[in-house]
Amino acid sequence: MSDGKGFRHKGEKIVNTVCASHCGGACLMKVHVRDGVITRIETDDGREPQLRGCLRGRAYRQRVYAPDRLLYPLKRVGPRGEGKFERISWDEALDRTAGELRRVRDTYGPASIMLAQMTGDVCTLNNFGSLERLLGLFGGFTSPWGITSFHAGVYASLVSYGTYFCSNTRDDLVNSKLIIMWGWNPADAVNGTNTCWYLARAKEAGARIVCVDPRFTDSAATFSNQWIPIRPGTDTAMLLAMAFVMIQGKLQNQAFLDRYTVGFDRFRDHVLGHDDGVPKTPEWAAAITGVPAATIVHLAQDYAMVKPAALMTGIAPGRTGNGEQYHRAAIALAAMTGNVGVHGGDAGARAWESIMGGFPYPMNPMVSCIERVPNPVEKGYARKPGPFSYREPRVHFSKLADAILKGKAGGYHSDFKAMVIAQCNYLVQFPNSNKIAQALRSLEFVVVEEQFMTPTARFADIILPVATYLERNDVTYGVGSAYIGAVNRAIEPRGESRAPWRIAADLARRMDVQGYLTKSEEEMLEDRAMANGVYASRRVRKTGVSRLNMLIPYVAFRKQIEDPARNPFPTPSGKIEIYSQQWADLGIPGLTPVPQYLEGRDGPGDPLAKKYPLPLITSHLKRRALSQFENVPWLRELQPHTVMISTEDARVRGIRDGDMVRVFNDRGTIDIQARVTERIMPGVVDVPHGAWYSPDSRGVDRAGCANVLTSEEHSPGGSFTYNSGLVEVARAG
Ligand SMILES: Nc1nc2c(c(=O)[nH]1)N[C@H]1C(S)=C(S)[C@@H](COP(=O)(O)OP(=O)(O)OC[C@H]3O[C@@H](n4cnc5c(=O)[nH]c(N)nc54)[C@H](O)[C@@H]3O)O[C@H]1N2
Ligand SMILES: Nc1nc2c(c(=O)[nH]1)N[C@H]1C(S)=C(S)[C@@H](COP(=O)(O)OP(=O)(O)OC[C@H]3O[C@@H](n4cnc5c(=O)[nH]c(N)nc54)[C@H](O)[C@@H]3O)O[C@H]1N2
Ligand SMILES: [Mo]
Repeated sequence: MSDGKGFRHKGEKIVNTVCASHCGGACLMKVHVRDGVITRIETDDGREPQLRGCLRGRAYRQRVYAPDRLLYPLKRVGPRGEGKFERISWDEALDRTAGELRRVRDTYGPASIMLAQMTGDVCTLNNFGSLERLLGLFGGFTSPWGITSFHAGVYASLVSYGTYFCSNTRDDLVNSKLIIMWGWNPADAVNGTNTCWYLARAKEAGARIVCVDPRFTDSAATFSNQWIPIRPGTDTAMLLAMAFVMIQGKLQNQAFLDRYTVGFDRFRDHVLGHDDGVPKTPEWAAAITGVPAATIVHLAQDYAMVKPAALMTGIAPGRTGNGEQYHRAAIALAAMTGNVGVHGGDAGARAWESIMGGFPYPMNPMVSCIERVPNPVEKGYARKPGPFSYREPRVHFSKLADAILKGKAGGYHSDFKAMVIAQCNYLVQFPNSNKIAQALRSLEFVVVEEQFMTPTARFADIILPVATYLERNDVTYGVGSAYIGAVNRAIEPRGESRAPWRIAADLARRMDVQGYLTKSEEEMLEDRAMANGVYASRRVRKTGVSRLNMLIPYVAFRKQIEDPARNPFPTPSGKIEIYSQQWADLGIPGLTPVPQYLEGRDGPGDPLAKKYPLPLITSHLKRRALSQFENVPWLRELQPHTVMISTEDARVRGIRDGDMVRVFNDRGTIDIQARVTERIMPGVVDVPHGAWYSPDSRGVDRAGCANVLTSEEHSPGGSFTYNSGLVEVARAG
């Protein structure tokens, strides 16, 4: 029941809260508490659609009470990275941190302090805002740029649509007659609490569902009528060939294109090969993608003729060498088929998207409660031109290690001496883990805010222990859903752990930072959330959830389509830009003004493929959220961590199901168990990322951390290339 009156043992209270884990869901949790201890966690069993928690939320008790939970501040006693620590007081930890940051700032300048901060939980108070403000007021820091998850999708939709809010709410899926799950696996990689529920409803209502993915995923198995395996990183070629089929058959919605888009002619010229002499035929694409030409033709015809149709553009194919081209091509197809701004359609921009910005909230819940200040290090620098604009000097997040190791001598704007790491398992989640370890060893000072002794925390000089979201108050939200969740404290913070916003406030006092915070936790949350009716309402705090009352599903760009005269698209031309003058003006190689298929480094066309013939993808695992939950025994029992390899590739290498194998390339080697299966296409392997890096004395990672193998190269627009890898696999031993 969602009213908090579930079955309870004597002496137990039930706290309703919303899971803030970083998976894209936001599910109701009914936390049973006795004598200040969580005894069990239930979830929504009220009216449909319920906000039902998943395996991870239901097991969260084991995360809160994990034996390796960090409960006290620690200082390093052995060599950095060895993992030997001693308990210290908060006073000592804060003084040491403040003192070292002050020393580094005064000796080398503020740019020598790097902030490596990620999301941790999806929260508006305990998020990136606090340390950015703190270090900004302290004199500045070097900030990374690049969005790990969907940089390519954001970059593409900003140029094509002029905004990155391009999604419908998930309940609109039931209006679709055809759903194309393109590199999209919401049954594993959660994309909103009820996405699968609505996919099931759509299927029951007779929608045809097609999955384009190198793997036969749980989403494909559960929902799809057809699985189309495709070589990773080649999606743009298939999308262009689909455009070719539509143009040849005059199947495109020309009236829509004429009215709402610019540049289709230029795109058509490229697709037909008028500009480069290469018609992008299904046969041309078949050779690149591994998808038979006839399959491409059929999907193109279906997508053009079955209305309405939702091209659910997953973000994983965007995490490749030219990922922004894939998103731009998908958007072009959504426009060619007239599926933008209509019920049951989709703008084709990016399936993993919080649509909050598209809603009429008085205050955007995605913006941090803690006010930003300009970063003095960036003062006087120009903004980088282009759609994803920030002020230099910044370093791409995938290149921080390179910057630390090379500094000014390598062309970076500074030498780097200290790193503040918060809500981030930097060593495990970012490309080239071995290089990151080397970089962390070379720094003068590393402070890590953590909940567990992660591989990254082991490299800290000082560890500051963080409370979980069951031990603090906040506001959260999910992907593709029209509600806000109240995160309500269920128990007091364990040990001496503290909420991230409070750690920053404590540091501010030691760092002599004036004016860091003037408000209490309650006031900050109220400022942001009360306006949205979440926190102020006692009812919402009790039930946990504040829903936007919408009679019909939200559809992005409906206004632009229904009344274009009064609602231009927020692009320079006021239309959907299939040809992008912005990209043409930028002149960055790889950012072609109409979508094109280009081969990326570490992709199929790379000469390195001779040595390392297997493209590597690194998917998100059902039982983890990123690298989190890796240490939860209930979850580890459910799903082994394995490399997925096809029956064919395993046979030629003499590998049997369950064998220990070695996956390697020039960046490193991991040991991992093989899962020999027909659920991945031949010629591709998948190592789900998030295993906790644990190299042995020879440097072989025994945990199977995918990022030992991934590349630091980013796409021309700045996308991480986690799914453009090349490896070889051999039996271990
Ligand atoms: N359980 C769980 N849920 C999560 C997360 C988690 O770690 N665990 N992480 C959350 C976060 S932060 C994010 S950003 C999202 C990520 O969500 P996604 O990026 O959608 O998740 P992935 O598993 O990386 O990829 C989805 C599918 O794309 C396929 N794929 C990979 N490369 C390609 C390609 O080049 N072409 C095609 N066509 N398909 C490809 C994979 O086989 C996979 O089935 O998930 C969120 N939800
Ligand atoms: N190879 C490969 N690598 C990837 C990806 C991929 O597809 N392939 N996906 C990328 C994506 S999409 C993302 S979003 C990044 C994520 O990268 P990260 O955000 O670095 O990944 P997490 O595992 O979530 O690490 C967060 C860490 O912060 C700690 N922590 C500290 N304070 C808090 C807190 O207040 N709350 C919580 N919950 N944790 C806290 C957690 O214990 C955890 O160790 O990884 C990226 N890495
Ligand atoms: Mo992500």
